[in-house]
Amino acid sequence: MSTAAVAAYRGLNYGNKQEHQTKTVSVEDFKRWLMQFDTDGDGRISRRELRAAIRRRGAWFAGLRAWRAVQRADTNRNGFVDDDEIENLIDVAEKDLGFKIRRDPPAGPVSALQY
Ligand SMILES: [Ca+2]
Repeated sequence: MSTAAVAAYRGLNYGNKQEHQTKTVSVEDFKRWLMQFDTDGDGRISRRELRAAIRRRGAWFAGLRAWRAVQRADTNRNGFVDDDEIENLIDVAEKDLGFKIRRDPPAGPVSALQY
């Protein structure tokens, strides 16, 4: 694991509840954290992998939240959150999982983002 990944991991897995609610992470940090749960290494996040991530985060009802998150993020309905669907997952993470994610100004054309 790279130093940056370790930092992202620590930033997203706090034991302290106050920090839990105020800490803001970048989109890159969020992706790095999420991809640690890509346990089969196929580059996308299955519902099972997402459930492990949510559970690690300490949220209740991990299975239900994972199911709902995949329902919302998986726009091509293949049952996985692919790389280009992570943006959707970020919205869900903020609304449903209590993440605070700082969106950096988009590097590319904004139209590349699909909603
Ligand atoms: Ca995977």
